[in-house]
Amino acid sequence: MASTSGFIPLENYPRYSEDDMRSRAKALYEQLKRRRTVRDFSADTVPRDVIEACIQTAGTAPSGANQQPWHFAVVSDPEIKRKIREAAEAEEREFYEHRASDEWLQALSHLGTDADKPFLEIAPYLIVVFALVNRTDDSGQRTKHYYPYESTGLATGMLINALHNVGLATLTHTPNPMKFLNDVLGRPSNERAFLILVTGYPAEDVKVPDISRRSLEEIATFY
Ligand code: IYR
Repeated sequence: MASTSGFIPLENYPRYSEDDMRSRAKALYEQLKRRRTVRDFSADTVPRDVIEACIQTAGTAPSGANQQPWHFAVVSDPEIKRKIREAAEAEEREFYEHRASDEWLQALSHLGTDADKPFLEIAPYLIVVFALVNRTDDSGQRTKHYYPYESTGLATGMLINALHNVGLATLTHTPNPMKFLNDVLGRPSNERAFLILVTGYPAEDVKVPDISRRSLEEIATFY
């Protein structure tokens, strides 16, 4: 290691017995495998401090050069949600009617999606995740960010799991293109919309696609 100045001891990093490792690994798998993306949300409100804590969890994600190149724009205001729905549906109509290839529409068909996005107004929170490609500090000095999209993807995955952990459902929604989100939310151009995480309780009568997950053998190779 080149230098140890600026380093501190790693503390509170538990080492479990191998049996505890097995049961903890299994317990988290059992919990996270119940996560499902939903497209029908309850309008019930969710305490803001719960959302805040989940975003703090997301903010612990590893990032390129520890630049933490993400911003979470949390929308509960009905008027802003309405604007986002309007703009997203306009893009989606273009997508479904013109832009998407037949191959793409075929790949999506089992999800039952279309250009109507009522959940953008019904769900209590839209967490709009932005990736920051650079950052300008108070003195006007601009710093380029490394791996902003990979880093933001990692943080978003942690956010999805944090929300699932408190019983909230999410929908990773990617209207295409997403530039309108900068305009609606007044975000600067160094922030690139990454996705909208629609967040709330699932609707009581919600149905989800009958799909399964690939097996361990299919997704992993041990050398
Ligand atoms: N953005 C569109 C289409 C869409 C694309 C993918 I890839 C999906 O997994 C689901 C939907 C929409 O939200 O309808």
